[in-house]
Amino acid sequence: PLARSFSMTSLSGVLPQWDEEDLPVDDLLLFEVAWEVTNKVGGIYTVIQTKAKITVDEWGENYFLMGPYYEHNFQTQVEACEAPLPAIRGAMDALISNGCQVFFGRWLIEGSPYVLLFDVGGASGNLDRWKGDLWDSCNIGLPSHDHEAGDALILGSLVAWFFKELTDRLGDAPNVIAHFHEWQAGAGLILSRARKIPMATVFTTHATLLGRYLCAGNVDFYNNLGKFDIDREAGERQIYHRYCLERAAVHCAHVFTTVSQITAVEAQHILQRKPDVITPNGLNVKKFSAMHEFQNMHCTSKDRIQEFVRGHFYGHLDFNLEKTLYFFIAGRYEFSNKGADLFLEALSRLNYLLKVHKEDVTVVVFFIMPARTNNFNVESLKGQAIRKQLWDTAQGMKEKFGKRLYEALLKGEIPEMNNILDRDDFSVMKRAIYATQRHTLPPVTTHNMLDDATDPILANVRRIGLFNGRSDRVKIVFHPEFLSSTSPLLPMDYEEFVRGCNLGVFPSYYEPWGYTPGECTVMGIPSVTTNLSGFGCFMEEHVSDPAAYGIYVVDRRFRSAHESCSQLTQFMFGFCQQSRRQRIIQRNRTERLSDLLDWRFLGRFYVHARLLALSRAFPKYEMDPMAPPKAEGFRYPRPYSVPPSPSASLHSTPHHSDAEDDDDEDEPYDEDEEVERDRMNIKTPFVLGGGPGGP
Ligand code: G6P
Ligand code: 1S3
Repeated sequence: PLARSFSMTSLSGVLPQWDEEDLPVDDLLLFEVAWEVTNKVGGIYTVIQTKAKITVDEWGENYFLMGPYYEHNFQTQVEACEAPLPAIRGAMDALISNGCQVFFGRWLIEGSPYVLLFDVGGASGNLDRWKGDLWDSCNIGLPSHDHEAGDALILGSLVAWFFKELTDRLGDAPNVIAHFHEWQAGAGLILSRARKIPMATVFTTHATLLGRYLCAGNVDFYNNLGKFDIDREAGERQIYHRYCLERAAVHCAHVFTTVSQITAVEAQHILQRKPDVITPNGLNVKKFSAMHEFQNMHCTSKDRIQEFVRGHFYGHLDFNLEKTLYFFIAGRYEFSNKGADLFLEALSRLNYLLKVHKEDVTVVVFFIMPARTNNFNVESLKGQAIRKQLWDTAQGMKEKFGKRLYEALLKGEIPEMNNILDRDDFSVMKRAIYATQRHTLPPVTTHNMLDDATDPILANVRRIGLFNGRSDRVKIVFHPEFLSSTSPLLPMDYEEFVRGCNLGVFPSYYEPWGYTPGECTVMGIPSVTTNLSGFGCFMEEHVSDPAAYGIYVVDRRFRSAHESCSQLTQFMFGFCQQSRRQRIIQRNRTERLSDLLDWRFLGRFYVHARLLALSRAFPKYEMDPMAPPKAEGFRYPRPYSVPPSPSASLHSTPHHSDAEDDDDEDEPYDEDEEVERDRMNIKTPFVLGGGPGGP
């Protein structure tokens, strides 16, 4: 029987220990197959890439990732090397001698896992034959126009072929576990099972195809989950063949997992199988040796955002930057699935509230969602150029002033301050100031949009009239391109940008997990999520008062759109009313949750899924009936300094006396003491990741 005791106390001392099943990894090989291995498309890349370190720690040289080969990705991310095992080399050679290209190396990310990459384009001559094989094995036909599905089949055929060659060479040992992610990798699983290749298989879905389509199409999805005629819906959306691939993979796997409880329920209806295990997404959390280092980083990054704002809003800087907060939404541009619609509506209401309450706070809101553009627009570039010119002018004057002062002091004189700069200097300064005059409002978007008239964000900005007017307390900056540290406009990478913001807002409608708020959390930045996102549900389940910890969960499940919008508005308005000190304390709390999102904690569910698959595929790996098919989780208690009434901590989350204000940062606040009190307060251990078929 497989069981051992494994201590998690090294993480924080707060999270519980658990008994982890012990896999005999020396006698096994683990393969993980995904379209996004070394190939960044979306969230699955983050899963694979961040999880690599703990998987390599556990599996060492017996862990391999598999995906598609792209020359550029290989050259920039992979160090080629020879496969360590003769059986792997032999299996690769079998494919190569039949005209297929397979590449092996170490992926240059933390953990340096081995990768096996298959040249899909180079093998495309086999597509028709492999379509025939797929049809013969499971009666799924792929239409010729769907190139993405065709590529998925080529990858799957190559992977299944490789596994056949490999297991033929390995014989009885070591046994193989193959873990497939998402429908694009599913064909490999279907074909492997159809060919009765002896290995344990796991399939993880990160969303359902039909769920995503239905949600994007304005359907009341969650209230009608059981009522959809799924075959018909898939057919009408012309994704029937993809949906068949997805559903077949789900049913072929020894173990089926998904990333959250909410997607488990969806999968049960849409894919007709209850997931065996929930495998929540983690992150590779880095801890700083100095506890407050992340606060300093917030400050430094915020300064850089402020520099951008100085340029973008030149001529309109009549708002106090010290009292300006930075909110943002970021991600794939799925307007309603990612909740940009709700966000814009709530921003319009927030603008109104800040105006009528005569708040001196200004909120600058960034939308970082890639759309089709024709590069930066002139007005945005000009703003940064003007800011730079003012900076240079100020530096020049400083030099002159300093030099003249120095000369005077050398002569033993205190110069007449009014005369220290001459008439020309004043002309230069006046010219620089005149250059900041503008007759237009600061632009809403930083780029020339190709679909300006029909773009949903711009269309809604026009509807609600948030045009960055002087009286608006909410200003909008739509940056329709992912951030880059080499940008001439906002030269920051995404992580640095997030650190500098005050609040991430992700009011998603369709979000199986949602990495964006998790990324905020581990950087100590509060965020808004919803109870329709895997992350939001996970936090509600494991944190007693999420809002106190800077995780605001909008109820989009049991409330109307109008009510959800009001709740989001109240969250944001409450956030705006916090003092700086309250925000600092809240950030400390937010950061404290990062252990909960660490793969060192969440990786246990992957361990469990593998063990379950192994015991189902090879009866010799019988599971210890006493070993935990469940893992003991726990619940973060309400922070010690927050009063018991939820309403008191809902809006302006950290509770303080009235005496506190922005400037009382010296008032004693002992974070260690609060952490210690919270730790003593933990009393509700319960099952983490339970639910339909959960551990
Ligand atoms: C960090 C820094 C403080 C700074 C604060 C700004 O906590 O350590 O020095 O004042 O950030 O916080 P705010 O919420 O106003 O961006
Ligand atoms: C999916 O990517 P998405 O943004 O299309 O997978 C991600 C990783 O599991 C998940 O975080 C996200 O919610 C899903 O939607």
